[in-house]
Amino acid sequence: MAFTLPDLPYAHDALAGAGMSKETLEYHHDLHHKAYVDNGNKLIEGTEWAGKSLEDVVKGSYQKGAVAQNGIFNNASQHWNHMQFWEMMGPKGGAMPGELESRIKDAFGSVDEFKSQFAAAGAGQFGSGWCWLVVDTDGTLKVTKTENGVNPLCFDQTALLGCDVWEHSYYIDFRNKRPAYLDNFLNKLVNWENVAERLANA
Ligand code: MN3
Repeated sequence: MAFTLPDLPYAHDALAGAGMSKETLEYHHDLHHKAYVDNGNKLIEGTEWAGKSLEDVVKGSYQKGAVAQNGIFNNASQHWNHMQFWEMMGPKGGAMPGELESRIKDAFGSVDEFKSQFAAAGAGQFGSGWCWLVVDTDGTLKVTKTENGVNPLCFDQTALLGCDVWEHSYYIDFRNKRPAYLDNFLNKLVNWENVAERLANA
C-alpha cells in the first residue's frame, strides 16, 4: 500500500516550550518526512514491494552489512523512523512510569546512566543516523546507534525510544550543538508514557 504522511500528534508549535521550534517541525515533518513518503512511493511503484506493509518493506529491503543501502530501504525506513519519532515526543514531558523506570535501572544501573549512554550513542554517531533504546532479541534493554535510516527493525529489535541525529533535526534550534539537543530531548521532549507503552507491548 502507498505510504501516507501522518499528521503530527500535536500542533507544530506544541513543543516550542520544550526546545523544538515550530520552524523545526515545519521543515522536519512537512518537508523532510514528506519527501521520504513521496520518494518511497515513487521508487516502490510497480515493484515487488508495492503491496507490502511498511515493516515488511523495511525488513525485506535492508541489505545486511552493506556500506550503502538502496533507495527503497532508505525512504521506507526513514518514513517508519519519523512516525515513531513524532510519537516518542510530546508537549507534556512528565515522569517516567514506574515499570519502565525499574527496567531501565535493572539494565543500566540508574536512569542517569541510561541517559548518559543514550546521549553518548547519539553524539558518537558519525554523520547522519539515530540512537535508540531497544529491547534486544534476548529480552534485554540496550542502547544502540545506527547510520542513516537503519533502525531496530533490521535487527529484529523493538524500538522503545529513538532520537534523530541528522542535522535537519537540530540545526535550527541548536545549530551545531548535537549534545545539547540530545540533553534537551532526554530531559524535556520524550513522552515517557509512549516509551512505557512500547515496552508493555514488546
Ligand atoms: Mn529526520
